[in-house]
Amino acid sequence: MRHFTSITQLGDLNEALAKALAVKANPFADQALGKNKTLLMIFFNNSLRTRLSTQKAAMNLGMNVIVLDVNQGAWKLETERGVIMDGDKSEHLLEAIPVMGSYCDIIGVRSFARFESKKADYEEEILSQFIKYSGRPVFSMEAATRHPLQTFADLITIEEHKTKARPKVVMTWAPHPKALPQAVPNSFAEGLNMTDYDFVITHPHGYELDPAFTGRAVIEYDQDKALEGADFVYAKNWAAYEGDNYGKVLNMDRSWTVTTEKMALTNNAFFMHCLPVRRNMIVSDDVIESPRSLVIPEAANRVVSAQTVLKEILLGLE
Ligand code: AN0
Ligand code: CP
Repeated sequence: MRHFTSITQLGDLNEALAKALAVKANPFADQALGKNKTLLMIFFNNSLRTRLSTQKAAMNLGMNVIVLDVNQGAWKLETERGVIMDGDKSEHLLEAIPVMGSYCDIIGVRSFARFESKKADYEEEILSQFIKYSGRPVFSMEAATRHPLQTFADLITIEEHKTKARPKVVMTWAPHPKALPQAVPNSFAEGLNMTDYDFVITHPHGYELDPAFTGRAVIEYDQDKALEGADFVYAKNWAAYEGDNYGKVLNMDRSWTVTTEKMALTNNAFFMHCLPVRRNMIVSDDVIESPRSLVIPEAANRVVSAQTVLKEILLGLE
């Protein structure tokens, strides 16, 4: 594997899950693989899990790691070609990217949807320039449309906790005060479409996702109905995708918050969320603290997910 920007690039999912569980069982088996190889992690947006887990994954593989928060201490970057740079931006991405590439062997990039242009976001304007101009394998640490390292960790977590071959997995929209990207739900849907699990997405009218990601998922507008018999409840907020509402918060309807009453409709489901989560907006204290909450093991599996992907990229370098 050279670049990793979508969960679909893992190839056969069962094989990828088996590789991940092997990495988890023996995390230091490949210490020699990353020797004298440098990972550069570039953050255009905040992070706790992705930053720490990917760094830990690289260290487990014996790599050196450099981290740059573009918005803290680096030159302000222009991203549009052809702009007369007489404003506050001192450097262009078109120089910065190959320079960054010259200092490393692999680049991870976090660059969220900016909600200024749906076209620019869905064309992955920033990530695709890293792929084009860095000369290095590039992986997404959440880009505008997908968060594949998160999805892989989610699928590993489901694999570890499912008690039937085809569990019912329900991804539910939940309220949030700020506009959040569709990357996590898009990517989760893309990943679930690689399985034969029973997959339902529930959200209020107006929050329809791009059908290219939702695929075979059943869309159910009645959250209570969707939750019936669920084995896994995957909560996430996202801003509207369709038409002129792109990037907008249409409502903050707290009747969609995942509470104990909502979980009572399920088949004693596990609760999942990628974190960070706003308590009592997305999920009640009781649910996230319950023994059925998988948020901590899910986050812990981000190391396994990143290490499995980095290992594949390192193997591709040789
Ligand atoms: C981001 C999002 O919803 O895409 C990152 C999640 C991993 N969340 C926030 O910005 C709160
Ligand atoms: N889930 C996740 O990617 O978290 P961070 O934004 O903290 O990296």
